[in-house]
Amino acid sequence: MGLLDGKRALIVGVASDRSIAWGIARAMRREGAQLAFTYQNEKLRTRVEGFAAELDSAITLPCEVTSEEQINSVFEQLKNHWNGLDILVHSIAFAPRGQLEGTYMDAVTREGFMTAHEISSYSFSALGKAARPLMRGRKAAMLTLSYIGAVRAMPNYNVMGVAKASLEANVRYMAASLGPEGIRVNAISAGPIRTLASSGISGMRDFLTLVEQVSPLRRNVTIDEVGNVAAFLCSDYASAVTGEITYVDCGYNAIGLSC
Ligand code: NAD
Ligand code: 0WE
Repeated sequence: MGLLDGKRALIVGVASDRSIAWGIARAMRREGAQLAFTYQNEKLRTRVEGFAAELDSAITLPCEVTSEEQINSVFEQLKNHWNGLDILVHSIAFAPRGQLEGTYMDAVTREGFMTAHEISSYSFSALGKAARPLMRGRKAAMLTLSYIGAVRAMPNYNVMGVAKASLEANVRYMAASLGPEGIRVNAISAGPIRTLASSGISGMRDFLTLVEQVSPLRRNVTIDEVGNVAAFLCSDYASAVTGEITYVDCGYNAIGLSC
């Protein structure tokens, strides 16, 4: 008996075996869900097909979220495999590299701001809108990934923090809008994790070390721990939880100065 027996989940955002989306997919599969995956571009296609196969899935679809056409096509094609969808996992973010270094006021540009917001926040609304018809009449759930930079100014995170604040507000508005249809919408705010998206970011190592030194649990979080909370939030055990941002960060958000 798994938490997600009989549920069907679409996972958006697997790029490597370190991806948070991969930790979520593994936990959801373990709890009995059937999975489908999207990949951003042809470069990632065979890799994602391999990951899908590892979790008994043969459904992999292209989805570059700046393309309205590709977003719609994902759900058109999903209909050929499944008669409904229970879970949507959105685990993507992007800002142009130059936005993530220096002070916010030096780095931010109109273009960088627009791109970060489009890919990191609007894409959740866009995927949610497209998923909605398939979720009608089911106890469905949508989930996205945020970071504490949404609510505190953090060095170098810059416009990504502003975009994550938008994403968190998006969670509340989507929850209010979709709640009457029985669809829940939540986010996990994860602590720093070494992934493709965080590799090569200046100060990442310092962030990881800081959390190890000052967080209540004195360590960093793993993608499997994020996956476990994701599985719970998208399960019927969380049937009264919606519009919520859940921290999975070894308690880092709860402290001021380390004791
Ligand atoms: P990752 O690089 O493994 O995943 C990022 C994904 O975003 C990739 O699969 C990539 O293909 C996808 N993506 C980027 N632009 C896209 C586009 N235009 N269209 C479609 N897909 C696109 O990194 P990750 O760390 O697993 O990131 C996943 C999520 O977790 C992001 O929202 C990130 O902000 C969030 N997060 C990460 C951390 C961390 O420290 N790694 C902490 C908290 C939250
Ligand atoms: O959300 C993120 C990272 C998202 C991200 C990563 C990249 C790297 C490659 C968005 N856009 C890009 N653009 C690229 O060109 N995290 C929570 C991880 C992260 O990113 C940071 C962090 C942490 C933690 C950036 C600066 C400081 C800390």
